[in-house]
Parts: sequence; C-alpha cells; structure tokens
Amino acid sequence: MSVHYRSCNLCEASCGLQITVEDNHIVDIRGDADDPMSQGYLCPKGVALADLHSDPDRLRHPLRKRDDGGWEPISWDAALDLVAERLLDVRRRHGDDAIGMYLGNPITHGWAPVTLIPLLLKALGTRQRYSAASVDQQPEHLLSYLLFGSPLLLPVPDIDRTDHLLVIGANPVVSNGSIMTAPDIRRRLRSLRDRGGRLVVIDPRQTETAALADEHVFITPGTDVLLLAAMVHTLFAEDLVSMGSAVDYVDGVDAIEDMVTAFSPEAVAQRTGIDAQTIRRLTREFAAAPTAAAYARLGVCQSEFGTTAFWLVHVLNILTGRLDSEGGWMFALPAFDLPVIGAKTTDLIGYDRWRSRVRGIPEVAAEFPSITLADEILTPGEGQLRAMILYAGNPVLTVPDGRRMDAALDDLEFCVAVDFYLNESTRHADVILPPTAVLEREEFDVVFGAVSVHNHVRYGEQVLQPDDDTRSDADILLELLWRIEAERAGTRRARLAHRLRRAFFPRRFIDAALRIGPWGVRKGRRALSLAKIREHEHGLDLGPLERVLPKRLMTDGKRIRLDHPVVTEDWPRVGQMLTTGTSGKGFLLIGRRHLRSNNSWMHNFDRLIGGSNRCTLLMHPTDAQQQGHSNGGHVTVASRVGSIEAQVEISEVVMPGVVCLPHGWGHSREGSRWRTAESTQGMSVNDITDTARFDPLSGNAAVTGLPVSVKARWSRRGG
Ligand SMILES: Nc1nc2c(c(=O)[nH]1)N[C@H]1C(S)=C(S)[C@@H](COP(=O)(O)OP(=O)(O)OC[C@H]3O[C@@H](n4cnc5c(=O)[nH]c(N)nc54)[C@H](O)[C@@H]3O)O[C@H]1N2
Ligand SMILES: Nc1nc2c(c(=O)[nH]1)N[C@H]1C(S)=C(S)[C@@H](COP(=O)(O)OP(=O)(O)OC[C@H]3O[C@@H](n4cnc5c(=O)[nH]c(N)nc54)[C@H](O)[C@@H]3O)O[C@H]1N2
Ligand code: SF4
Ligand SMILES: [Mo]
Repeated sequence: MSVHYRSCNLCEASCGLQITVEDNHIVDIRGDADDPMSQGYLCPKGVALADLHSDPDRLRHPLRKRDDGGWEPISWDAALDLVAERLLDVRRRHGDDAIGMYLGNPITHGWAPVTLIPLLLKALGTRQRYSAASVDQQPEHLLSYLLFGSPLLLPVPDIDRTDHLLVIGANPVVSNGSIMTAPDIRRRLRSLRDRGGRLVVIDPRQTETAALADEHVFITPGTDVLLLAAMVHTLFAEDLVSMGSAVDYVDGVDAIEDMVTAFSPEAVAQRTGIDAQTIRRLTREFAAAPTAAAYARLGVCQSEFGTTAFWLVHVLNILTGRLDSEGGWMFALPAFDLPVIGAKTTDLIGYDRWRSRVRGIPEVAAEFPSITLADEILTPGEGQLRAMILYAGNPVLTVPDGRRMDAALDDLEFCVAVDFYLNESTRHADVILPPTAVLEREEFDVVFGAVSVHNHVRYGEQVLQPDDDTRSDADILLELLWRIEAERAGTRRARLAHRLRRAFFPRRFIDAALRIGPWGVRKGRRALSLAKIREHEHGLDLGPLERVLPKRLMTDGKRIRLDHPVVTEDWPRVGQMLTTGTSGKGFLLIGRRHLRSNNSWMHNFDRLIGGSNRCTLLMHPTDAQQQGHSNGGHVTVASRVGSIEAQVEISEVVMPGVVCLPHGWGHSREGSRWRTAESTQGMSVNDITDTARFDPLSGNAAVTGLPVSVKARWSRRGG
C-alpha cells in the first residue's frame, strides 16, 4: 500500500486529496488534511475519482468508425496518422479555416491541453476556435482584457479577509467556486460570518449559498444589469464614491455618473423585482463596510447583458475602493504566471480583430462563440467548417440548441474526438483518441493559481500506472502536432521539433516558467523552482493575496479606462430595458447545479448517481396552483426553439414566475456509451435554449432567463 498526495482537478476548487493505492488500484480517497488550501475538505466527486479510473465504459484505446456506423479498434500510430491525414486533406481542399476546434471545460484542468492546444491551432492555421467558455465566462475575459490588459487577469474576492461579500448569480456552496479557487467555501463563508461579516446573495432561487447568508434577495432573471446600474447610481447620488488608491490609475469615472443618471432605484424596481429601498440599503451597506467585495458568476454572465452587467460589478468594486485592496476585489499572484505567459505567447490579447463568417460576431481572446458553431458547419460557402476536433467536451448537451448542434456534427466530413467517453457528441466522431485519466499522469495546474483566493502552488506526481499502450493528453497532442507541422515545415524539421518538445514538456517548461514568474528569481534566494515545489507534497502556501496594482496592469500606461468605449457603445441597449416591459406571459427558465454532478460528464459514476430524478423542473407553489400542476407531474417545457418533457418539483425556493432545470442531462441519444448515465432520467435543457439569445459584446450564450411555456403533458397531446 502506498499513500499519495495530489490535488483533485475535477473542478476549480482543486482540493488536496490523500489517495491510498494497492496493486495499482485506488483503495481510498479522502481529503488531505495538510493541504494549505482545502485542509481536508473534499466533495463527493473527489471520492468518485476512483470510479473514473475503474469505469469499464471509459475508453482506453483508439476507435475508428466503420462504414456501417459501428466502432473498431485501431492502433495508436494508425489512428494518429489517419487523423492527421484526414485533417490535412480537408485543409488542402477547403483551406485553413475549414478545420475547427471545440474545447470543453476539462481542458483548463491539465497543463497539456492549455499549453499544447494553442500550438496545434497555430500549426493548423485556423481561427475556428470555440469553447465552453462562451457558454460560461466570456464577459469576464473580455472585460479583463479591456480594463486590465489581459483576458486572464481576473480579480477574485478576498473572501478570507472581507467583511462583506455580495454574491450575485453564483452558488459556490454547490459549484465549489468558479473563477475563484476557494476549496471548502462553506467553512470560508461561515468564518466570514463568525468574524462579524455579512453575506448577501442576489439570486432568483434561494440557493444553498443563500441558505448560509444574512440576506437573500430574489431578482428577476436577466435584470442584474439594472440592479447594478441602480446601485452605482446610488453611490453617486448619496456621495458614497471613495476609490482609495485606485484614483491614481483609473480614468473615466465622470462619464459613468452620466451613464447611470436615469437608473434610479425607482426606475429599475419593477423590472428587477427588488424595491427601491432595498437597492439603496444594499448599496449603503456595501459602501459602508470596512472591506467588501462584489462577486458574480454564471447568473450574470449567461444573460443578454453579460458584459455590461459584469462591467458594473467591476465599477461597483472600483468606485467603493475595493479593487486591489485587502478584503476586497484582488488579484492572485500565481507561481505559474498564466495571465502574462499566456498573453505574451499566444494570440489571446485582443478583441474584434476578426469576426465570425455567418453571423459576424466578434472574436474574444481568439475565440468565436459556441452559439454560432452549428451555423459555421451548416452554412455553405467559402470558409465553411468541414472538420472538427472535439476536445474534452460534449457540445450536444452543453451548447444552446443541442439538436441543431447534433445535426451539425453529423454533417461534418471528418470529426476526431479526444475524449475517454463515447458521449452524445463524440459519437459523431470518425476517430476517438482516448487519453489516460488524471491520476495516471503527472499534473501541474497552470490555470487556477491565477484565480485563487490565497496564493499557493502544488505539483502532482503520477499516482497510477496507466494500462499498456495508452496515451496521455500530452502524448496525443504532441503526436498530432508534428504530423500536422510536417506538411508545411517538412517531416525532418517537424520530427526534430517534436523531439525537443518531448524533452521540454512538462518538467523543464514548468520549471522555466516558475523561475521567470513572480515567485522566481526576482525573489532572490527563496526563488521557486520545480524541484523546490516537489519537496512539498501537500502544496506550498505562498500567503494571502498581495496588492499588485498598478504594476501588474497590462494596459497602455498601466491605467484602467473604466468608461471603455466597447461598453459605453452598448449602453443604449441597457437604457431600452427601462422602457420595454417583459412579455408577462409564461415563465423565465434558469439553471442549477448539483454537488454530485459536473456539467454532462459525471453521470456514469455509481457513487454519484442514484436516488430520485435530479433533473426536475422547480416551480413556485403559487404558479403550480395557478397552472394546475402537481408535484411529480409531467409537463412540456417549450421555448421558441423546441420543447422537452420534465417532471415538476414544487418548491418555494424559486421566485414566482421562474422555473429551474439543470443542464447536462438527457443521456438517451442513441450511440453514446455510458451505461450508468443512460439509466438516468431527464432531458437536455439545451434542446430548448436559444442561440439567438446572447450577449452581443462577448458572444456569450444567454441561457438564463429563457422565456418558456409550461404545459401539462396531456394538454399538448390534445387531452
Ligand atoms: N443550459 C446550460 N448550459 C450550460 C451551462 C449552464 O449553466 N446551463 N454551463 C456551461 C458551462 S459553465 C460549461 S463549462 C459547459 C461545459 O461543457 P462541455 O465542456 O462541453 O461539457 P462537459 O460535460 O464538461 O464535458 C467534458 C468532456 O471532457 C471529457 N474529459 C474529462 N476529463 C478529460 C481529460 O482529462 N482529457 C480529455 N481529453 N477529456 C476529458 C469527458 O469525458 C467529457 O466528455 O457547459 C455549459 N452549458
Ligand atoms: N457540483 C458542480 N460543481 C460545478 C459544476 C457542476 O456542474 N456541478 N460546474 C462547474 C462549472 S463548469 C462552472 S462554470 C461553475 C459555475 O459556478 P456558479 O456560477 O457558482 O454556479 P451556478 O450554480 O451555475 O450558479 C449560478 C447561479 O445564478 C443564479 N441565476 C440564474 N439566473 C440569474 C440571474 O439572471 N441573475 C442572478 N443574480 N442570478 C441568476 C442561479 O440560480 C444560480 O444559483 O461551477 C463549477 N462547479
Ligand atoms: S470540490 Fe470536489 S470536485 Fe472540486 S476539487 Fe474538491 S473534491 Fe474535486
Ligand atoms: Mo463552466
């Protein structure tokens, strides 16, 4: 028996795990009590990592689709050759942009995809890059680029030292925190309150986080931009603006006062569902707290005003002196400095340098939004997408209008998936290249140090020996890379570059990055290196967040232009909301997450699945009574795009007029192969979400606040 310490990389919390192994099998997984960040905490998904490693449905060897639609095994070399050959053939016939890539959520949890995918995209020469980020956090990347100069300079709430946390459209108690690495959030929120601090939650559902809060306020979905504008209005009206040291490097504040003039609390009360007095009080309390931070996530980003609303989150923090201030809205200082390295070595820095072919939507950080991926595949003409690389994603279940995405993937000339499950999307592939799973590789987190609420670093040694003849994500990417490069650089040069990369990644690369990073040589004798970090198997605590502005800004002159024209030009659209009412008919649909689930892909683990249907439609008792729906009854939920069936769960936790359904379910499409998942109930909410609803600035999907009707199933069938 051996005991290993590693971090869990299933979600951003990155909890420390203590893993006991016998004969290359996991005997036990528990929280690592000595991890400086998680201190022994872990959630049920961390324990279920064992299931991932033993899952008989997990693919371990490449598969090729036969002409009759069935699958046959193929050797690694033959599979990699075939994939490169087919991609290059498409490129020769249709041009560089005929090949696209969709990157799923797990790519951010491995050094290899984050580092090597940009190299592969460059070798392919394509701009057709899509990812889960555009159904998630693209407004945040855009604003970080516009305000701070790098899409990856993302502030986080200094949660362990704040006196007042305002949570808007996030449910960290279940999600374990996002764009905020803060394992055991429950402990952190409790200690906030224990030290006399205040937690306020704004959410159309009384969430698990709201249950811990001092105050929960319902808000009509999609109207945060109005609430936040009214809060900023109140700051000016009541002379509460006090920017602290940010005064020295922030421009454009006067323009903002003008912008919010019309947005008095009275003007927004009806649309938001929050009365004017409450808005004023929330603002005063926020401004009066010795330290405070406003933190927002999906509920704000996934709306048609994602960028303007999130911009107001920054504005609220900045005008009250919370930016870069202890207990406020701060930046981590990561040992691996992705915001700087990523920005300097890739084409991430930029906005609207090119637009999507069919709908003319601007790129953000070199990505097009996923809401237009199906258009690009299905719309004929020059530049049409003919081949796709699906990397660690399941867009059929996770991108709006999943049925059309399904049809689009089916329409491709060629599709390769790098994924270890035959899921609703990868079933469309011609070849599947399954990587080894997380504990079968050494790992170093290159991403989440940059959004951590406490500076720290950790290196993960390999825990399990993978099966013979398997490949890691790194192996697959490096092997594809030289095969693609060979076409333009020549085979000899491509193979030489391959050998050099093999020697460089990951250890020399990580070591070099650590040494030039903020905790490297500049720190003198205490300088970090990979060898030093590896001495600390529980991870290395680098201390609380430090002030880093304006030095760390990557903007011209290291200044923040708060009234950025990209945002101000979209402002009239926000103004229109004051005069246009809601249609008043039907419901607004929101989503939710469950602790024992992660997007679409952890429904095959016995440890996490079981019990009653989790994919229920929450509805307020008043609404249920008015519409004649009973608990457990089956209904049809219909949007402009389509309809799905769901089971009603009557509950006071949702706001009247709002219904709530999780995403990532609906594992009944033929041809996928995850047997436990297929036995679960529920349909995919993304079969009714709408690609016409998006934030025009960032291209982010507006999946929240979807207008739907809810009808008893018998009525649709005509009685
Ligand atoms: N309606 C609605 N839709 C949503 C959301 C919502 O709130 N509401 N949330 C959105 C958000 S925030 C996100 S991030 C997306 C997620 O959307 P996706 O990323 O498209 O979907 P996942 O379910 O995360 O699929 C992950 C896939 O990666 C594979 N995988 C796991 N680990 C690895 C690995 O180490 N290597 C490789 N190569 N593959 C791996 C899994 O087998 C799985 O097939 O969904 C979005 N969709
Ligand atoms: N257990 C679990 N953990 C996860 C995931 C998972 O699927 N399961 N997914 C991971 C991923 S990929 C991500 S991106 C993060 C997401 O992390 P979070 O953003 O914290 O997660 P959500 O539960 O989607 O929280 C969004 C909240 O916004 C609320 N909301 C919806 N519409 C509105 C609105 O218009 N206004 C306001 N103010 N609120 C609104 C919802 O009710 C919900 O409570 O979670 C990560 N962690
Ligand atoms: S919260 Fe759960 S899934 Fe996330 S890192 Fe910790 S153990 Fe893993
Ligand atoms: Mo996400």
